[in-house]
Amino acid sequence: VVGLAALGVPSAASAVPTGPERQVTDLVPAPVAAKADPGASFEITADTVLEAAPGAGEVATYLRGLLKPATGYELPVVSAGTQAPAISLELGNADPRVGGEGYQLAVTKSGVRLQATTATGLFEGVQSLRQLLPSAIEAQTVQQQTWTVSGGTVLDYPRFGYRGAMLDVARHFFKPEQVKRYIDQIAQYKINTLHLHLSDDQGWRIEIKSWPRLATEGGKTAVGGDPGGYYTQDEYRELVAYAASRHITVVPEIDMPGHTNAAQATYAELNCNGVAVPPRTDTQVGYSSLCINSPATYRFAEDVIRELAALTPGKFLNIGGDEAHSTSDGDYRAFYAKVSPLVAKYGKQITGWHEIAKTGPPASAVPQYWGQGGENADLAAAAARGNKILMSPANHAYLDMKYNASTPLGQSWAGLVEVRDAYEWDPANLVPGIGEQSVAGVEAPLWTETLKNSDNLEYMAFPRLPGIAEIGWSPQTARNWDDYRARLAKQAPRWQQQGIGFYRSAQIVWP
Ligand code: TNX
Repeated sequence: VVGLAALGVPSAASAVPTGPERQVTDLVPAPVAAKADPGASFEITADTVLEAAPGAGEVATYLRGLLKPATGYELPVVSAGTQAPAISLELGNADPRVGGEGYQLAVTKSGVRLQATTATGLFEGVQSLRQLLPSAIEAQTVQQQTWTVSGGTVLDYPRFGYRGAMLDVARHFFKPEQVKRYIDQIAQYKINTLHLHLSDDQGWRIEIKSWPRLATEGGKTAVGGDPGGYYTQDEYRELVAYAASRHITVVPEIDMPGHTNAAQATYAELNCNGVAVPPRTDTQVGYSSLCINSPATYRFAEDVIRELAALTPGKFLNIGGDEAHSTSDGDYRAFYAKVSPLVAKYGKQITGWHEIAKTGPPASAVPQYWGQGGENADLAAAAARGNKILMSPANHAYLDMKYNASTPLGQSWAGLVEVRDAYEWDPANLVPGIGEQSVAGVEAPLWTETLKNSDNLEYMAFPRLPGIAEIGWSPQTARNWDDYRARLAKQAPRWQQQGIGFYRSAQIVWP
Protein backbone atom coordinates (compact mmCIF):
# COMPACT_ATOMS: atom_id res chain seq x y z
CA VAL A 1 0.00 0.00 0.00
CA VAL A 2 1.46 3.33 -1.04
CA GLY A 3 0.53 6.15 1.30
CA LEU A 4 -0.96 9.28 -0.18
CA ALA A 5 1.92 11.30 1.21
CA ALA A 6 4.37 9.28 -0.86
CA LEU A 7 2.36 10.27 -3.94
CA GLY A 8 2.68 13.91 -3.03
CA VAL A 9 -0.95 14.14 -1.93
CA PRO A 10 -1.25 15.69 1.50
CA SER A 11 -2.92 13.39 3.99
CA ALA A 12 -5.64 14.72 6.25
CA ALA A 13 -3.13 14.90 9.11
CA SER A 14 -0.49 16.88 7.26
CA ALA A 15 -3.12 19.22 5.83
CA VAL A 16 -3.92 20.47 9.33
CA PRO A 17 -2.20 23.83 9.48
CA THR A 18 0.70 23.80 11.90
CA GLY A 19 2.68 26.84 12.97
CA PRO A 20 6.20 27.52 11.80
CA GLU A 21 9.01 25.89 13.77
CA ARG A 22 10.29 29.33 14.69
CA GLN A 23 9.04 32.90 14.32
CA VAL A 24 10.97 36.17 14.47
CA THR A 25 10.30 36.25 18.22
CA ASP A 26 12.09 32.89 18.61
CA LEU A 27 15.49 33.98 17.29
CA VAL A 28 18.69 33.15 19.16
CA PRO A 29 20.31 35.55 19.95
CA ALA A 30 17.14 37.49 20.81
CA PRO A 31 16.78 40.51 18.55
CA VAL A 32 16.44 44.09 19.77
CA ALA A 33 12.91 44.27 18.37
CA ALA A 34 10.76 41.75 16.51
CA LYS A 35 7.13 41.53 15.52
CA ALA A 36 5.76 38.28 14.14
CA ASP A 37 3.16 38.35 11.37
CA PRO A 38 1.99 34.78 10.85
CA GLY A 39 -0.12 35.78 7.85
CA ALA A 40 2.84 37.20 5.96
CA SER A 41 5.08 34.20 5.41
CA PHE A 42 7.15 33.97 2.23
CA GLU A 43 7.67 30.77 0.32
CA ILE A 44 11.04 30.17 -1.29
CA THR A 45 10.63 28.28 -4.58
CA ALA A 46 12.83 27.47 -7.54
CA ASP A 47 11.66 30.80 -9.00
CA THR A 48 12.91 32.94 -6.13
CA VAL A 49 15.84 35.19 -6.91
CA LEU A 50 18.47 36.65 -4.62
CA GLU A 51 18.71 40.37 -5.27
CA ALA A 52 22.04 41.82 -4.23
CA ALA A 53 22.86 45.51 -3.98
CA PRO A 54 26.39 46.51 -5.00
CA GLY A 55 28.59 45.22 -2.16
CA ALA A 56 26.12 42.50 -1.14
CA GLY A 57 27.16 39.93 -3.72
CA GLU A 58 29.32 37.81 -1.43
CA VAL A 59 26.65 37.53 1.24
CA ALA A 60 24.07 36.68 -1.44
CA THR A 61 26.35 33.94 -2.78
CA TYR A 62 26.83 32.62 0.76
CA LEU A 63 23.04 32.55 1.25
CA ARG A 64 22.64 30.74 -2.06
CA GLY A 65 25.13 28.13 -0.82
CA LEU A 66 23.19 27.72 2.44
CA LEU A 67 19.89 27.17 0.65
CA LYS A 68 21.13 24.85 -2.06
CA PRO A 69 21.76 21.47 -0.42
CA ALA A 70 18.31 21.01 1.14
CA THR A 71 16.19 22.79 -1.47
CA GLY A 72 18.14 21.68 -4.49
CA TYR A 73 17.53 25.17 -5.90
CA GLU A 74 20.33 27.08 -7.57
CA LEU A 75 18.86 30.48 -6.89
CA PRO A 76 20.24 33.17 -9.17
CA VAL A 77 22.01 36.14 -7.66
CA VAL A 78 20.81 39.19 -9.57
CA SER A 79 21.11 42.94 -9.25
CA ALA A 80 18.21 44.87 -7.76
CA GLY A 81 15.04 45.66 -9.66
CA THR A 82 13.75 42.32 -10.95
CA GLN A 83 10.08 41.42 -11.06
CA ALA A 84 10.51 37.95 -9.59
CA PRO A 85 9.75 37.13 -5.96
CA ALA A 86 12.98 37.95 -4.21
CA ILE A 87 15.08 37.85 -1.13
CA SER A 88 16.72 41.24 -1.46
CA LEU A 89 19.92 42.26 0.27
CA GLU A 90 20.11 46.03 0.43
CA LEU A 91 22.85 48.33 1.62
CA GLY A 92 22.49 51.94 2.58
CA ASN A 93 18.89 52.68 3.57
CA ALA A 94 18.65 50.85 6.88
CA ASP A 95 17.58 52.45 10.15
CA PRO A 96 20.77 54.09 11.47
CA ARG A 97 20.41 52.20 14.75
CA VAL A 98 21.62 49.02 13.02
CA GLY A 99 25.18 50.40 13.06
CA GLY A 100 28.00 48.36 11.54
CA GLU A 101 26.79 44.87 12.45
CA GLY A 102 23.01 45.12 12.69
CA TYR A 103 20.24 44.67 10.15
CA GLN A 104 16.56 45.08 9.48
CA LEU A 105 14.50 42.23 8.16
CA ALA A 106 10.99 42.27 6.74
CA VAL A 107 9.29 39.06 5.61
CA THR A 108 6.02 39.46 3.71
CA LYS A 109 4.07 37.22 1.34
CA SER A 110 5.77 38.81 -1.64
CA GLY A 111 9.38 38.65 -0.51
CA VAL A 112 12.11 39.05 2.03
CA ARG A 113 13.87 42.37 2.46
CA LEU A 114 17.13 42.53 4.38
CA GLN A 115 18.76 45.91 4.95
CA ALA A 116 22.04 46.86 6.58
CA THR A 117 24.82 49.40 6.31
CA THR A 118 27.59 46.80 5.83
CA ALA A 119 28.03 43.33 4.39
CA THR A 120 28.60 42.14 7.96
CA GLY A 121 25.16 43.41 8.94
CA LEU A 122 23.64 41.54 6.00
CA PHE A 123 25.54 38.40 7.02
CA GLU A 124 24.14 38.59 10.56
CA GLY A 125 20.68 39.15 9.07
CA VAL A 126 21.11 36.03 6.96
CA GLN A 127 21.81 34.05 10.15
CA SER A 128 18.43 35.23 11.45
CA LEU A 129 16.72 34.43 8.15
CA ARG A 130 18.07 30.87 8.32
CA GLN A 131 16.39 30.32 11.65
CA LEU A 132 13.02 31.37 10.19
CA LEU A 133 13.07 28.45 7.76
CA PRO A 134 12.15 24.87 8.65
CA SER A 135 15.06 23.07 10.33
CA ALA A 136 15.30 20.76 7.33
CA ILE A 137 16.97 23.65 5.49
CA GLU A 138 20.13 22.54 7.34
CA ALA A 139 20.05 19.08 5.73
CA GLN A 140 22.85 18.30 3.32
CA THR A 141 20.63 16.36 0.90
CA VAL A 142 17.56 17.49 -1.05
CA GLN A 143 14.37 17.44 1.03
CA GLN A 144 10.97 17.40 -0.65
CA GLN A 145 8.97 20.02 1.20
CA THR A 146 7.90 23.65 1.12
CA TRP A 147 10.33 26.30 2.30
CA THR A 148 8.37 28.87 4.22
CA VAL A 149 10.07 31.83 5.88
CA SER A 150 8.06 32.95 8.94
CA GLY A 151 6.60 36.43 8.46
CA GLY A 152 7.28 39.58 10.43
CA THR A 153 9.83 42.30 11.00
CA VAL A 154 13.08 42.55 12.92
CA LEU A 155 15.32 45.45 13.92
CA ASP A 156 18.55 44.16 15.39
CA TYR A 157 22.06 45.15 16.43
CA PRO A 158 24.59 43.92 19.01
CA ARG A 159 25.14 45.02 22.59
CA PHE A 160 28.92 44.40 22.38
CA GLY A 161 31.40 44.57 19.51
CA TYR A 162 33.49 41.61 20.66
CA ARG A 163 31.59 38.33 20.71
CA GLY A 164 34.10 35.54 20.84
CA ALA A 165 34.69 31.84 21.01
CA MET A 166 38.10 30.40 21.92
CA LEU A 167 39.38 27.06 20.78
CA ASP A 168 42.40 25.45 22.47
CA VAL A 169 44.17 23.69 19.61
CA ALA A 170 47.28 23.18 21.77
CA ARG A 171 46.15 20.55 24.30
CA HIS A 172 44.62 18.63 21.44
CA PHE A 173 45.18 19.55 17.83
CA PHE A 174 42.22 20.18 15.57
CA LYS A 175 42.71 20.00 11.83
CA PRO A 176 41.72 22.93 9.61
CA GLU A 177 38.55 21.09 8.54
CA GLN A 178 37.51 20.69 12.18
CA VAL A 179 38.17 24.35 12.94
CA LYS A 180 36.13 25.36 9.88
CA ARG A 181 33.24 23.24 11.09
CA TYR A 182 33.36 25.05 14.44
CA ILE A 183 33.57 28.41 12.64
CA ASP A 184 30.35 27.61 10.79
CA GLN A 185 28.67 26.57 14.03
CA ILE A 186 29.59 29.74 15.93
CA ALA A 187 28.83 32.06 13.00
CA GLN A 188 25.16 31.12 13.09
CA TYR A 189 24.89 32.68 16.56
CA LYS A 190 26.53 35.94 15.42
CA ILE A 191 29.89 35.28 17.08
CA ASN A 192 32.39 37.56 15.35
CA THR A 193 35.76 36.54 16.85
CA LEU A 194 37.61 33.23 16.99
CA HIS A 195 40.49 33.20 19.47
CA LEU A 196 42.89 30.36 18.68
CA HIS A 197 45.04 29.22 21.62
CA LEU A 198 48.01 28.21 19.46
CA SER A 199 50.62 27.23 22.03
CA ASP A 200 50.82 25.64 25.43
CA ASP A 201 52.94 23.26 27.46
CA GLN A 202 51.74 20.26 25.47
CA GLY A 203 52.18 21.53 21.93
CA TRP A 204 53.05 24.37 19.54
CA ARG A 205 50.61 24.67 16.62
CA ILE A 206 51.74 27.40 14.22
CA GLU A 207 54.67 27.44 11.83
CA ILE A 208 57.17 30.16 12.73
CA LYS A 209 59.72 30.44 9.92
CA SER A 210 62.44 32.02 12.06
CA TRP A 211 62.13 29.25 14.69
CA PRO A 212 61.12 26.32 12.48
CA ARG A 213 61.38 23.53 15.05
CA LEU A 214 58.66 25.10 17.22
CA ALA A 215 56.11 23.55 14.89
CA THR A 216 57.93 20.54 13.49
CA GLU A 217 59.24 19.36 16.89
CA GLY A 218 57.14 21.27 19.41
CA GLY A 219 54.02 20.42 17.44
CA LYS A 220 54.46 16.67 17.68
CA THR A 221 52.98 16.28 21.15
CA ALA A 222 49.48 16.61 22.65
CA VAL A 223 47.79 15.71 25.92
CA GLY A 224 47.99 12.06 26.85
CA GLY A 225 50.30 11.13 23.98
CA ASP A 226 47.57 11.81 21.43
CA PRO A 227 48.61 12.88 17.92
CA GLY A 228 49.91 16.44 17.60
CA GLY A 229 49.99 18.65 14.54
CA TYR A 230 50.40 22.25 13.49
CA TYR A 231 49.18 24.72 10.89
CA THR A 232 51.61 25.80 8.20
CA GLN A 233 51.48 29.53 7.62
CA ASP A 234 49.55 28.87 4.41
CA GLU A 235 47.02 26.70 6.24
CA TYR A 236 46.66 29.32 8.93
CA ARG A 237 46.11 32.07 6.33
CA GLU A 238 43.44 29.93 4.75
CA LEU A 239 41.72 29.46 8.11
CA VAL A 240 41.80 33.20 8.66
CA ALA A 241 40.27 33.72 5.22
CA TYR A 242 37.59 31.11 5.86
CA ALA A 243 36.71 32.81 9.14
CA ALA A 244 36.59 36.16 7.34
CA SER A 245 34.13 34.70 4.84
CA ARG A 246 31.90 34.10 7.89
CA HIS A 247 32.60 37.65 9.14
CA ILE A 248 34.73 36.27 11.94
CA THR A 249 38.11 37.72 12.92
CA VAL A 250 40.81 35.38 14.17
CA VAL A 251 42.78 36.42 17.27
CA PRO A 252 45.87 34.21 17.56
CA GLU A 253 47.33 33.53 21.00
CA ILE A 254 50.87 32.62 21.90
CA ASP A 255 50.87 31.95 25.63
CA MET A 256 53.81 33.47 27.54
CA PRO A 257 55.78 33.64 29.84
CA GLY A 258 54.22 30.45 31.29
CA HIS A 259 52.51 27.61 29.41
CA THR A 260 55.69 27.41 27.32
CA ASN A 261 56.97 23.88 27.85
CA ALA A 262 56.59 22.87 24.20
CA ALA A 263 58.81 25.78 23.11
CA GLN A 264 61.33 25.15 25.90
CA ALA A 265 61.50 21.46 25.04
CA THR A 266 62.34 22.41 21.47
CA TYR A 267 64.86 25.24 21.87
CA ALA A 268 67.43 24.86 24.66
CA GLU A 269 68.21 28.61 24.62
CA LEU A 270 64.74 29.38 25.99
CA ASN A 271 65.80 27.81 29.31
CA CYS A 272 67.96 29.66 31.87
CA ASN A 273 70.35 26.72 32.16
CA GLY A 274 70.58 26.29 28.40
CA VAL A 275 69.22 22.74 28.55
CA ALA A 276 66.00 21.77 26.80
CA VAL A 277 63.34 20.42 29.16
CA PRO A 278 61.63 17.12 28.36
CA PRO A 279 58.36 17.40 26.43
CA ARG A 280 55.24 17.02 28.58
CA THR A 281 51.81 15.68 27.77
CA ASP A 282 50.19 15.77 31.22
CA THR A 283 47.67 18.46 32.15
CA GLN A 284 49.37 20.20 35.06
CA VAL A 285 49.57 24.00 34.76
CA GLY A 286 51.91 26.67 36.11
CA TYR A 287 55.28 24.87 36.01
CA SER A 288 56.92 26.42 32.94
CA SER A 289 58.46 29.87 32.48
CA LEU A 290 60.54 31.46 29.79
CA CYS A 291 63.94 32.69 31.02
CA ILE A 292 63.20 36.31 31.87
CA ASN A 293 66.77 37.69 31.88
CA SER A 294 67.92 36.05 28.68
CA PRO A 295 68.16 37.96 25.37
CA ALA A 296 67.07 34.78 23.55
CA THR A 297 63.63 35.09 25.19
CA TYR A 298 63.08 38.49 23.59
CA ARG A 299 64.43 37.45 20.20
CA PHE A 300 61.94 34.59 20.35
CA ALA A 301 59.06 36.81 21.47
CA GLU A 302 59.77 39.44 18.83
CA ASP A 303 60.16 36.93 16.01
CA VAL A 304 56.94 35.17 16.92
CA ILE A 305 55.00 38.42 17.31
CA ARG A 306 56.37 39.78 14.03
CA GLU A 307 55.43 36.65 12.06
CA LEU A 308 52.01 36.33 13.67
CA ALA A 309 51.26 40.01 13.10
CA ALA A 310 52.11 39.59 9.43
CA LEU A 311 49.72 36.62 9.18
CA THR A 312 46.88 38.33 11.03
CA PRO A 313 44.59 40.92 9.43
CA GLY A 314 42.67 41.47 12.70
CA LYS A 315 43.81 44.15 15.09
CA PHE A 316 44.49 41.93 18.11
CA LEU A 317 47.30 39.58 19.09
CA ASN A 318 46.83 37.65 22.33
CA ILE A 319 50.09 37.37 24.29
CA GLY A 320 48.86 35.03 27.01
CA GLY A 321 49.88 35.87 30.56
CA ASP A 322 47.81 33.34 32.53
CA GLU A 323 48.92 31.14 35.39
CA ALA A 324 52.59 32.17 35.28
CA HIS A 325 53.10 30.55 38.69
CA SER A 326 56.77 29.84 38.01
CA THR A 327 57.57 33.43 37.07
CA SER A 328 58.07 35.84 39.99
CA ASP A 329 55.89 38.93 40.07
CA GLY A 330 58.86 41.15 39.31
CA ASP A 331 59.95 38.96 36.43
CA TYR A 332 56.40 38.93 35.06
CA ARG A 333 56.32 42.73 34.99
CA ALA A 334 59.84 42.89 33.52
CA PHE A 335 58.80 40.45 30.80
CA TYR A 336 55.76 42.46 29.73
CA ALA A 337 57.64 45.76 29.96
CA LYS A 338 59.71 44.39 27.08
CA VAL A 339 57.13 42.30 25.23
CA SER A 340 54.01 44.51 25.31
CA PRO A 341 55.59 47.27 23.17
CA LEU A 342 56.47 44.67 20.50
CA VAL A 343 52.78 44.20 19.74
CA ALA A 344 52.39 47.89 18.91
CA LYS A 345 55.71 47.82 17.03
CA TYR A 346 54.15 45.35 14.60
CA GLY A 347 50.92 47.30 14.32
CA LYS A 348 48.65 45.32 16.63
CA GLN A 349 46.78 45.71 19.91
CA ILE A 350 47.13 43.42 22.90
CA THR A 351 44.67 40.95 24.27
CA GLY A 352 45.80 38.62 27.04
CA TRP A 353 44.49 36.89 30.14
CA HIS A 354 43.45 39.22 32.94
CA GLU A 355 46.74 38.87 34.87
CA ILE A 356 48.30 41.25 32.32
CA ALA A 357 46.21 44.06 33.83
CA LYS A 358 48.77 44.40 36.64
CA THR A 359 51.55 45.18 34.14
CA GLY A 360 49.88 48.46 33.17
CA PRO A 361 49.36 47.70 29.49
CA PRO A 362 48.43 50.51 27.07
CA ALA A 363 44.77 51.58 27.17
CA SER A 364 44.24 49.84 23.82
CA ALA A 365 44.95 46.46 25.47
CA VAL A 366 42.00 44.20 26.28
CA PRO A 367 42.54 41.94 29.31
CA GLN A 368 40.36 38.83 29.27
CA TYR A 369 38.75 38.09 32.63
CA TRP A 370 38.65 34.41 33.50
CA GLY A 371 37.87 34.68 37.23
CA GLN A 372 34.58 33.90 38.90
CA GLY A 373 33.28 37.37 39.75
CA GLY A 374 33.97 39.69 42.66
CA GLU A 375 36.69 42.24 43.39
CA ASN A 376 39.73 42.44 41.16
CA ALA A 377 41.71 45.58 41.96
CA ASP A 378 44.16 45.28 39.04
CA LEU A 379 41.35 44.87 36.56
CA ALA A 380 39.30 47.71 38.00
CA ALA A 381 42.40 49.94 37.88
CA ALA A 382 42.96 49.01 34.22
CA ALA A 383 39.33 49.86 33.45
CA ALA A 384 39.78 53.18 35.24
CA ARG A 385 42.76 53.85 32.94
CA GLY A 386 40.54 53.19 29.94
CA ASN A 387 41.15 49.53 29.13
CA LYS A 388 38.13 47.58 27.92
CA ILE A 389 37.72 44.13 29.44
CA LEU A 390 36.67 40.92 27.71
CA MET A 391 34.45 38.77 29.93
CA SER A 392 34.97 35.00 30.13
CA PRO A 393 34.05 34.15 33.72
CA ALA A 394 35.04 30.51 34.17
CA ASN A 395 31.97 29.62 36.23
CA HIS A 396 29.65 30.84 33.44
CA ALA A 397 31.49 31.01 30.12
CA TYR A 398 33.95 28.10 30.21
CA LEU A 399 32.62 25.53 27.80
CA ASP A 400 35.03 22.90 29.13
CA MET A 401 33.39 22.83 32.56
CA LYS A 402 31.23 19.77 33.15
CA TYR A 403 27.46 20.33 33.02
CA ASN A 404 26.82 18.04 35.97
CA ALA A 405 28.71 15.50 38.05
CA SER A 406 28.24 12.74 35.49
CA THR A 407 29.32 14.67 32.38
CA PRO A 408 31.90 12.32 30.85
CA LEU A 409 34.09 15.12 29.43
CA GLY A 410 35.54 18.33 30.81
CA GLN A 411 36.79 19.67 34.12
CA SER A 412 35.13 21.08 37.23
CA TRP A 413 37.65 23.42 38.91
CA ALA A 414 35.27 26.36 38.35
CA GLY A 415 32.25 24.28 39.32
CA LEU A 416 29.56 22.57 37.30
CA VAL A 417 28.09 24.83 34.63
CA GLU A 418 24.57 23.91 33.58
CA VAL A 419 22.85 25.66 30.68
CA ARG A 420 21.15 28.09 33.04
CA ASP A 421 24.46 28.97 34.77
CA ALA A 422 26.01 29.69 31.39
CA TYR A 423 23.10 32.00 30.52
CA GLU A 424 22.10 33.86 33.67
CA TRP A 425 24.77 36.50 34.20
CA ASP A 426 25.46 40.03 33.09
CA PRO A 427 28.99 40.90 31.92
CA ALA A 428 28.50 44.47 33.13
CA ASN A 429 27.63 43.36 36.67
CA LEU A 430 30.33 40.86 37.54
CA VAL A 431 33.45 42.70 38.71
CA PRO A 432 33.16 45.95 40.72
CA GLY A 433 34.43 48.84 38.61
CA ILE A 434 33.75 47.05 35.30
CA GLY A 435 30.45 48.44 34.05
CA GLU A 436 28.80 48.45 30.63
CA GLN A 437 31.21 51.07 29.26
CA SER A 438 34.27 49.02 30.27
CA VAL A 439 33.13 45.74 28.73
CA ALA A 440 34.53 44.92 25.29
CA GLY A 441 32.31 41.88 25.08
CA VAL A 442 32.20 38.21 25.98
CA GLU A 443 34.07 35.10 24.96
CA ALA A 444 33.37 31.41 25.49
CA PRO A 445 36.65 29.47 25.87
CA LEU A 446 36.82 25.80 25.00
CA TRP A 447 39.90 24.22 26.59
CA THR A 448 40.66 20.80 25.26
CA GLU A 449 42.58 18.79 27.83
CA THR A 450 39.73 16.23 27.73
CA LEU A 451 38.36 16.94 24.24
CA LYS A 452 39.79 15.07 21.27
CA ASN A 453 37.43 15.39 18.34
CA SER A 454 34.61 17.47 16.88
CA ASP A 455 31.95 15.39 18.63
CA ASN A 456 33.58 16.22 21.96
CA LEU A 457 33.75 19.95 21.13
CA GLU A 458 30.13 20.04 20.05
CA TYR A 459 28.84 18.19 23.10
CA MET A 460 30.45 20.81 25.35
CA ALA A 461 29.63 23.86 23.22
CA PHE A 462 25.99 22.95 22.59
CA PRO A 463 23.77 24.12 24.09
CA ARG A 464 25.90 26.58 26.12
CA LEU A 465 27.60 28.50 23.31
CA PRO A 466 24.35 30.04 21.96
CA GLY A 467 23.71 31.41 25.47
CA ILE A 468 27.08 33.17 25.61
CA ALA A 469 26.47 34.46 22.09
CA GLU A 470 23.11 35.87 23.19
CA ILE A 471 24.74 37.58 26.19
CA GLY A 472 27.13 39.28 23.79
CA TRP A 473 24.47 40.29 21.28
CA SER A 474 21.10 40.88 22.93
CA PRO A 475 20.11 43.76 25.20
CA GLN A 476 20.23 42.72 28.85
CA THR A 477 16.60 43.84 29.18
CA ALA A 478 15.56 41.43 26.40
CA ARG A 479 16.96 38.41 28.24
CA ASN A 480 15.36 36.13 30.76
CA TRP A 481 15.78 32.44 31.39
CA ASP A 482 12.19 31.29 30.91
CA ASP A 483 11.90 32.95 27.54
CA TYR A 484 15.37 31.79 26.52
CA ARG A 485 14.89 28.14 27.40
CA ALA A 486 11.83 27.98 25.16
CA ARG A 487 13.71 29.62 22.29
CA LEU A 488 16.76 27.42 22.84
CA ALA A 489 14.65 24.26 22.67
CA LYS A 490 13.53 25.27 19.18
CA GLN A 491 17.15 25.30 17.99
CA ALA A 492 17.59 21.58 18.68
CA PRO A 493 16.08 20.32 15.41
CA ARG A 494 18.53 22.53 13.55
CA TRP A 495 21.48 20.99 15.44
CA GLN A 496 20.14 17.53 14.65
CA GLN A 497 20.16 18.39 10.96
CA GLN A 498 23.70 19.73 11.33
CA GLY A 499 24.94 16.57 13.01
CA ILE A 500 25.64 18.29 16.33
CA GLY A 501 25.39 15.81 19.21
CA PHE A 502 24.37 18.30 21.88
CA TYR A 503 23.90 17.77 25.63
CA ARG A 504 20.20 17.20 26.32
CA SER A 505 20.06 19.25 29.51
CA ALA A 506 17.14 18.42 31.80
CA GLN A 507 16.67 22.18 32.25
CA ILE A 508 15.21 22.41 28.76
CA VAL A 509 12.03 20.82 27.41
CA TRP A 510 13.39 19.53 24.12
CA PRO A 511 10.94 19.08 21.26
C1 TNX B 1 42.91 27.36 33.22
S1 TNX B 1 41.82 29.70 32.24
C2 TNX B 1 43.71 27.74 32.17
C3 TNX B 1 43.98 26.80 31.09
C4 TNX B 1 43.28 25.50 31.30
C5 TNX B 1 41.90 25.74 31.83
C6 TNX B 1 41.08 24.50 31.96
C7 TNX B 1 43.25 30.00 31.85
C8 TNX B 1 43.53 31.34 31.42
N1 TNX B 1 44.14 29.02 31.96
O1 TNX B 1 45.37 26.60 30.97
O2 TNX B 1 43.22 24.84 30.09
O3 TNX B 1 42.02 26.34 33.10
O4 TNX B 1 39.77 24.77 32.32
